Amino acid sequence: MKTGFIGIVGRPNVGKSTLLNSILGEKIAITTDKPQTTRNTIRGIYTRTEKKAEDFGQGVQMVFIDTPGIHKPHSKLGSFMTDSAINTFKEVDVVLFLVDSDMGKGPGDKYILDMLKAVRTPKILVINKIDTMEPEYFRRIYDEYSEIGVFDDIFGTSALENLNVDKLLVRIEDFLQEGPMFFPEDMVTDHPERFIVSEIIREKLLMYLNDEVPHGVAVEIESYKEEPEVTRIGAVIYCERKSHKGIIIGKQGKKLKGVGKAARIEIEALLGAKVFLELWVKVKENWRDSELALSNFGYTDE
Ligand SMILES: Nc1nc2c(ncn2[C@@H]2O[C@H](COP(=O)(O)OP(=O)(O)OP(=O)(O)O)[C@@H](O)[C@H]2O)c(=O)[nH]1
Ligand SMILES: [Mg+2]
Repeated sequence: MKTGFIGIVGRPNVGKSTLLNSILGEKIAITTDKPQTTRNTIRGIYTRTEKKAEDFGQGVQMVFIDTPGIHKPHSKLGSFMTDSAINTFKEVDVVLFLVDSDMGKGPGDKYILDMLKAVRTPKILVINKIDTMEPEYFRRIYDEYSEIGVFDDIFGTSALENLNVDKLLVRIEDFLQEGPMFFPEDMVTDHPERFIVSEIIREKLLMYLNDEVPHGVAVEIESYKEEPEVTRIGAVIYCERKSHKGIIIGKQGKKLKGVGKAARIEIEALLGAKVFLELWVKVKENWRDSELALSNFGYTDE
């Protein structure tokens, strides 16, 4: 069996988490139209056993690492996010570098590219969101990156519409070695359910909130009780200012209710159980620059 680790890296909002979910056929990473959605590296495991592989040849286990978008950090949280993405470059067997525009429109791409040039890990450029691109524009991006000669291959995909993702998987196999499986064959992620639950709540907050509030939000699961009839979950939403607390709660608590309902529906589908979800909002000023708070929220190296 061929096995290996694959890093998914790129600027914020290019579709890294969407690609991970598309590969797995299951949602384990949250995705929104806001940049800097992903804050931790998220591992997703794609396994095709020898038996299932009858039609494909040999079995394969690919451990994908979705990373936070690399950006110029303005807080300790931002530094943690960017560092954890850059650190994967050397730890994986293959790097997928995602872009969704030419370098003129995505200046941050040049910065990441320069770092990638310095590592010897095999690299595949993935031009994502081809569903939104005119063929000439795709060609322009393709040519721009071909000329640099850094990439072992270049693919165009639509993570959202699952276009060309299967071909990308087949190509990745070429760079993997024979080896034992790292995880059991039915495991899709090694993150605990509690983590995914907190992420689902954060996703709904990001969707419901505008402007600067979302980036200052963190979610902590305070209680998690599985009873025969219902799973009871209590979570605290931390924000950075009192005024933000008001915005999150909304008029007569409407916004928070909306967030809670949307999150509960998705958590119920994830757990396959009825869920009772209680949310509280607390203020923790400037937590994004507090080492202690970051570590409490799980934004630290393991
Ligand atoms: N049209 C189109 N939209 C896409 C595609 N892939 C992702 N998106 C959208 O792009 C936005 C960002 O997607 P994410 O997967 O959250 O992006 P990300 O790279 O993980 O972003 P960060 O976690 O912030 O770094 C979302 O609104 C997605 O629905 C695609 O192939 N086509
Ligand atoms: Mg993401």
